[in-house]
Amino acid sequence: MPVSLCGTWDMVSNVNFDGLMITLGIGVYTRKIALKLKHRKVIEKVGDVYVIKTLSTFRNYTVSFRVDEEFEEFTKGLDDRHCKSLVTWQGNKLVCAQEGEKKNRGWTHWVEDDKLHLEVYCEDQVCKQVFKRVA
Ligand code: VL7
Repeated sequence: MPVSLCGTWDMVSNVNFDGLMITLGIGVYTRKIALKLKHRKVIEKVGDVYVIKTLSTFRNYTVSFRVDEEFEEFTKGLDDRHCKSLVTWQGNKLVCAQEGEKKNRGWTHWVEDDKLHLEVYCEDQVCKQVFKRVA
């Protein structure tokens, strides 16, 4: 039985977030602000619906979905694009494929050594984030 992703998690590292933002077409001023942020992930499961909130002092983003069920996603306040998204379990990893204007876009979450790991990818860029559980 895999470790649950649910809970509140605070960012401890964020590698190549700028590369990801550049690929997504985010302007230089927004990137400068965004690079300084420590994200908080709040992951909840309500029935069979996952809710993932990414919180920061600058912007917040919430997505909710059922695993194995395609949904329309609008990345409001991020790059403001529409995607057809699908989240599946691949072993212990929760994997989201975001089909749309940007190729090879998505993210992968897993728990390892009591940390929440996240890879966010788009085109040839991968951003790697690690979070620790909030006590
Ligand atoms: C979301 C990636 C960056 C624009 C503002 C930065 C505000 C705080 O994909 C993500 O989360 C998934 C998996 O947990 C669930 O949605 C990561 C981080 C933003 C795109 C674009 C920067 C502008 C960051 C919301």
